[in-house]
Amino acid sequence: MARKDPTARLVEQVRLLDKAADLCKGRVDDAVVAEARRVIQQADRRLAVSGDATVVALAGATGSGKSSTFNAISGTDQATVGVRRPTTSHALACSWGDDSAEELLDWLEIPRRHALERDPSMAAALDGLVLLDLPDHDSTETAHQLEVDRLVKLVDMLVWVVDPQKYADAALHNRYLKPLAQHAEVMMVVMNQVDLLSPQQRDQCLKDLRRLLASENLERVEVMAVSAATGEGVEQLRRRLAARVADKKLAARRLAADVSAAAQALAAASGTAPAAPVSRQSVDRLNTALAEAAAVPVVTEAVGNAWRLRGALATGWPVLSWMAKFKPDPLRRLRLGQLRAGKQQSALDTGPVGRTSLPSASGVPKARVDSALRALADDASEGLTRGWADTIRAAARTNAAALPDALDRAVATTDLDLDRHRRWWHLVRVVQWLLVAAVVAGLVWLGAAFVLVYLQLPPLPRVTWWGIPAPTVLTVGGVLAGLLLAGLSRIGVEIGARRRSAQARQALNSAIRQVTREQVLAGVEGEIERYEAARTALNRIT
Ligand SMILES: Nc1nc2c(ncn2[C@@H]2O[C@H](COP(=O)(O)OP(=O)(O)OP(=O)(O)O)[C@@H](O)[C@H]2O)c(=O)[nH]1
Ligand SMILES: [Mg+2]
Repeated sequence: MARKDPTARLVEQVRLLDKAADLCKGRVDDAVVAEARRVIQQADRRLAVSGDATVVALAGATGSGKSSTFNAISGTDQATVGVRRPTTSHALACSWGDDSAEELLDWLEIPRRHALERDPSMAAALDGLVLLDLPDHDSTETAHQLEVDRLVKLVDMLVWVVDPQKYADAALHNRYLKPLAQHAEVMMVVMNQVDLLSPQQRDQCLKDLRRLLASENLERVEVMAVSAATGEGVEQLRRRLAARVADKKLAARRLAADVSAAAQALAAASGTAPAAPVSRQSVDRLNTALAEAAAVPVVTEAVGNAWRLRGALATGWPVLSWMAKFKPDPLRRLRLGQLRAGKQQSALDTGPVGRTSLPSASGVPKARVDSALRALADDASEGLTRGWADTIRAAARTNAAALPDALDRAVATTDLDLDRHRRWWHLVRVVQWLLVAAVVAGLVWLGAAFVLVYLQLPPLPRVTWWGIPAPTVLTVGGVLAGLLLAGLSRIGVEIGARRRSAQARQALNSAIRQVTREQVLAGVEGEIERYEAARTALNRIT
């Protein structure tokens, strides 16, 4: 991939880090998020203040020769060089070029500043350089350390001035160089006071310094040898600085290194493992627990029984079936009886829905829902860091208190489909009543014949069907046919009851699944998506 313009790339990286910091807020250690925010703010400010000037700081231990090197580079004696240690207490700035570095130095809070007139004897290439002489980082004065730490974070490039005695100093390496491994591109190490060494010693020293830097992942850092006292190597150092400054991209490169370090810290704290989607298995387990808590088995059984009862009333032998009227309707008892056909609603419709009289979930079903919720959250947060796992667990439980109502509503608004496919019941009922009428006609006929015989009046004409007297056929046949029809209808009603019950279970389970999706999964998946968005953004930065 072609290397993008560092500034354009930086702007994109800052945007991504900003997004990631927002997403990680409350899920990742606050200090890490705050550091990311600080870096974002610094990048914004630095780019706003001055895009062209480049701030290079000379940093190092006391007496290494920072002030002497500052004077040698600038060809001035503005910096105080002393025998008393430490000498420099406040940062001093010197700027080259026509562009005023005032705003930049205001932002850096460096009051001691000096602008150099263009010196024709010196290469104009240092235009745009703002050179800083810092106090010593290993100072006995706490204020010096604080000032160094503050500016080390802000400047565009760091030139570490070391001397042959203390170049391996642990304070320098552990506190500054190692943590700045990502900033190799914007650092330089200058071995000063080489006039004190023999050529062999100098080679040995530089070799050792390079080896040390390489062991700290800083092999890309440029190393130079100078003597501020004799001027040896100073011109070369100036040329190297000029080349870096001319690039005008040092600020962006430094900030990019900051951004990627902050992104790495954020990624380490937030987690780099991809999040797995919530497993089918734990969703199924929750659905089952919720169905039980919502009394789905009770309702489906009631649906079957209600169908049986209503079917028996409609299709039974009228002489006997009226007794069924005294049995309570199982669905009405649950206050589900009025449920209409074809009125499927969302489980979350806010319209008034009377509460059912279903038993409210408590005890075992409630405990099962709790443990299914916990298992689902554990499953969803597996492999994630503590902060994310906590918010996923919280997301799974946010609506836990509202679940019973949502379930009740889901059950109450589910179309149990009890009013369809019953046309044959009416037909059977009509036939049953016709049969009852036949029986009554037969009885009347027999009664009339009996009365005529009793009164010794001439008998009615004898009518026979299939060799049997017609009134007997009507009476006995009517009763038998009625009972037979009732028996056959009962089989039909039973088949219908089972089908109705199975359909009701399906409809209720789908309503429960919707409750799971809306009340539990939406929150959990939202949190997982958030984690993934943060992870992707951070991945794209580094
Ligand atoms: N021989 C030799 N002496 C040097 C060289 N550079 C600096 N010195 C001496 O080292 C001592 C310290 O120099 P400074 O430039 O004040 O050192 P500094 O790093 O600014 O020290 P602080 O301000 O205290 O942090 C002075 O006595 C300088 O004269 C050099 O290249 N060769
Ligand atoms: Mg000094």
